[in-house]
Amino acid sequence: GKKWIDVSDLVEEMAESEVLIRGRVHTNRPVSGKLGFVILRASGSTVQCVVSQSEQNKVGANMVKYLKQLSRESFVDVIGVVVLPKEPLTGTTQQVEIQVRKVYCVNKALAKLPLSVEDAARSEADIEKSLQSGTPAARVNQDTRLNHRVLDIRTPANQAIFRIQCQTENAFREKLLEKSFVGIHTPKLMAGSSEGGSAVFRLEYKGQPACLAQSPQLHKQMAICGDLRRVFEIGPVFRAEDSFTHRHLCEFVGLDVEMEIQKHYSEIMDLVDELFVFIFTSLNEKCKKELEAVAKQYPFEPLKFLPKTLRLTFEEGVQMLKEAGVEIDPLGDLNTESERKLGQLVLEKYNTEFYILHRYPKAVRPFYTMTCADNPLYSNSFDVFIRGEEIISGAQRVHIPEVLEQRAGEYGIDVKTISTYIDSFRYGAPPHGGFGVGLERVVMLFCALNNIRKTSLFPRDPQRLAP
Ligand code: ATP
Ligand code: AMO
Repeated sequence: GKKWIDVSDLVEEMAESEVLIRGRVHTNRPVSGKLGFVILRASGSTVQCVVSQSEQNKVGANMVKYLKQLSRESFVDVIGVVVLPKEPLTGTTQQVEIQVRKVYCVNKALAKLPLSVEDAARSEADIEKSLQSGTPAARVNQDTRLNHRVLDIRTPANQAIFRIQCQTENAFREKLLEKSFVGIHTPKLMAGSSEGGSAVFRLEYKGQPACLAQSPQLHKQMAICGDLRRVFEIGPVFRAEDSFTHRHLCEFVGLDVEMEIQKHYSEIMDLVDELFVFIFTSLNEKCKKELEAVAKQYPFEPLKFLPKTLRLTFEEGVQMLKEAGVEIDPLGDLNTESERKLGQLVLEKYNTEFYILHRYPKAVRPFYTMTCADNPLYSNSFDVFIRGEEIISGAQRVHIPEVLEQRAGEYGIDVKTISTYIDSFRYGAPPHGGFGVGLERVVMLFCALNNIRKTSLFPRDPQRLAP
């Protein structure tokens, strides 16, 4: 009849009461034959359990011995009394201790684990400190973490990252539903590529050549042709990236939007502005604890963003780079380095790390992108950046079928494979546009993490198909 208490709910007001808690053996330190300490962990929360042999405790020598042989990461149930520590605790999240009465092992973990969660949770600063102290702590490299991701996910920072990811997705959906968007699901098996380029996974579909969707692009536009008017999708996106970078995955979660527009592609950027200010604000408000847990292992400064998102044209960006001594092709794309540099310049000049760059040169955008009415060298398109890295691409689309067909041909796309897409526009299509966001990139850059694999639960990259 005892009540289960979650480790994260153990508070000073519970002093003197007996509780029943379940968690994993995080660390396990016998001090003597009569005294031992076990730190119990549940999700990101930890509490110190003290086992001391005494008559009054009804704890015998056997129990201390039993505790000594419990392997780390085993699941245990502990019955004990909540006590207030003599001094503030630094090694645990909870500020109370548990004076142990009984321990039951629910399920044992292997005695020798491929990585220690305690090691995996250390910050660089802690490792540096340990080097000076003479008892160097182990550094767990990324491949080891990813090979044994189930253990790695147990660190407080990772526990937090996936809750932040969930809230990002949730806020995205919440805001769009509020604005009368309809959530849709488009097919991931396709007859041909949708973005052009070679980065598609090819497969056989009942004897017919096919590929995995590189984006919901074609079908989200077809949903607009089908009068759904404003749609969004949260779903997997497949890219057969052949190079290995800190920000590309072969499978990622795409947050896509497509909408009718009245007059101008700025209506799409207005939505980006409202949506992302909402997402960032909701993360700061609803994920305070999680953001702190991430920062504890990977220190970062909160994202600087403006209440009204800054918009610069591509030409203005090129000009800023030019003035800073960076020469780039005014009708080419920005490379990773110039994107970073521009991010720095924007931060210095406008005090924001989140901004929109629009009116890209037409030549560097996909075939379905609308050309600017006043200058055919530019397009009604934009990218959005966090801390100098791209998180969004978007644009107004071509809605005239003849133009679309011609453009696809110019881009080397086999028009036959997208004939149903092009036909959709023959039945009358409204002016429209939208954008695509990479969920893992948003979380990575919001928390200033250095690698997209940190924000993908089981990442897929050119060298990794497991776990
Ligand atoms: P997306 O591919 O979805 O547009 P992205 O961030 O890769 O997102 P791109 O426009 O493809 O944006 O690329 C921007 C710049 O990033 C390129 O000019 C190139 O310098 C660099 N880049 C893109 N892909 C890779 C890659 N696979 N490896 C290294 N650098 C890349
Ligand atoms: P784009 O190809 O720029 O645009 O992709 C949109 C966003 O998806 C993310 N992204 C990636 N994330 C992780 N790994 C990758 N390999 C990867 N590639 C892209 C980025 C990027 O900004 N159909 C258009 C969108 C549109 O116009 O609506 C598209 O796919 O955050």
